[in-house]
This record gives sequence, structure tokens and C-alpha cells, in this order.
Amino acid sequence: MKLLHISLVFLVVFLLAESSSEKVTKRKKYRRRPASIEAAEIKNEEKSEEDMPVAPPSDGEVIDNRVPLVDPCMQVRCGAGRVCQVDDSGEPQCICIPKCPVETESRRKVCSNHNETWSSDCAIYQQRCLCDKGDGECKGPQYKHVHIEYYGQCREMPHCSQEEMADFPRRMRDWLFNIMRDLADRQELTPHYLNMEREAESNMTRRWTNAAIWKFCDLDGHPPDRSVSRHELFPIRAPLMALEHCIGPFLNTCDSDNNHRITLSEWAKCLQLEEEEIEHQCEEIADAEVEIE
Ligand SMILES: [Ca+2]
Ligand SMILES: [Ca+2]
Repeated sequence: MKLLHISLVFLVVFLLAESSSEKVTKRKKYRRRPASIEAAEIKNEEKSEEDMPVAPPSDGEVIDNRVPLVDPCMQVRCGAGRVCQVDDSGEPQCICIPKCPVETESRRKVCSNHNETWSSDCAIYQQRCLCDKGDGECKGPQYKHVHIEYYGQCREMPHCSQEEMADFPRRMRDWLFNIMRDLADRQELTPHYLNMEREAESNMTRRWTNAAIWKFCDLDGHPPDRSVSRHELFPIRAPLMALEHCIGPFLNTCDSDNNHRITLSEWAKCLQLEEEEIEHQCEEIADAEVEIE
């Protein structure tokens, strides 16, 4: 009996250690917020929750059913604003996060697509989940698709002047190249994109094009279908909106045929690059997925 008791204590300690190390890993994945377009650094593999695939509304996604069952939730990844809970029949379910951490810091605030300030990203995703599940706490049907427009408190955006807009593609190209170079310095690019970065360093004509192609591939991940949806623009749009008031209008102009998707040639055109110098050079998705996980 005593032996069983000790074994149980060990099991609990082990599980606690496992779950806390997982939390540390997840925390590391959160992106630093860029200070400005020139100084911004966005890590290639670091995606926000919004950017990750969201689990189906009612049930969880079983990642690998070969792992021996300890806690059914250990194998389940829930979408943003959801947590895994084992139901009465022992099945893992993704439920809306019951309580978001109380945030007092104003830098945690986010501005929604309804131009409303929320206390944190957790609060906004929780609300979306509640509406998705038809919960009484849902504030209205419009919140079913609520999302983060940008980080920080909602504010009146200055108008992007014609001169600012005219200069924006150049600044954006510079910014993309600088991020790519920075990731290469930190050895955070895959060999495939590292080769493109080296070519960009040594060949001035490839400098902007390679950086533009790399960023396009980086954004086109969910799903990788050779076009970047509005949803896939999130990692570039949300962190920069509060700092660069031209980013929104700029990204809108990129979708020149207004079909809500940006193709590589539309991307090249709005960055004012020669279309014929741009070709699809994205790494196979199987490799990219390994990198994200
Ligand atoms: Ca895509
Ligand atoms: Ca388009």
C-alpha cells in the first residue's frame, strides 16, 4: 500500500513537471512586439495563437494516438481561447477557457475588429469561443468572428498620407530584408531560406526579391496554397498596426483584384518588385510543419 502511495506521488510530480515544461515552451513561442518597422524582428517560427490552426469547435484534435494514455488532454491541442477538459465519459473536449488571467497592464490590451478595447488576447478569444458554442455569456452574434485588429488600446489611426504611402513599399522591402538577415544571424532560418538569404547578401538584384519571397512563404502556412489570406496576414498586420499606420492601407492595396487573397505576383507588385524576377521558392510544407511544431 505504501509503495502504491509513493508511486502515485511520483506520477503526480512527473505530470506536473511535464505540464510546466510544456507551458515554458509555449510561452517562448510568443513573439516580441516590434518597436517599429525598422527595428522589428519577427521570428520565423513564432506564430501567435491566432495564426495557429484552430481546433474544430466541438472536439479536440488527437495528435498521436500511439502515445499511451495517461491524461487524454496531453494529446490534444485546442484552439485559441479554449482549454482541454476531460468529460464524464473520459473523453478530452476543448471547452472555452473558463477564466482569463486578470490583466492590469495596459500593454496586454488588444483592439478588436469592432474597434473595441479588450483587456487581453485571451479575453477576445474566450468571447469568440463562447459565441461559437452558443453560450449565454456571448455578447452578440457579431462576436462569433471577433478578432484582434492590433495590439494595444484602440486609438484613432492617423491618416496614411500619399507621400507616406508612396514611400511605404521601399520601407517594407528594407524591413523584410532586415528581418531575414537577423534570423540568419541568429541561425533561425532553415537551410533552404538561409541559401536565399546568402544570395540576397551577395547579389543586390536578389536582395529585395528573396526577402519578399521568403516572407510570402512564411505567411502562406495555413494552408500553404500559394496565396495569403487575410487570416494569414495576421502575424504581419496585428503587431505593426499600432506603430505603422500605413500597414493596413498598404496590405489592402496588395490584393489588387480584391478577392481577399494575395498571390505572390500581387505581393511582388505592391512591393514594387519586378514580377518576372519573382518565382515560387517555398520550402515543402512537410519540412515547414516540422519547424513550427
Ligand atoms: Ca495560404
Ligand atoms: Ca488577390
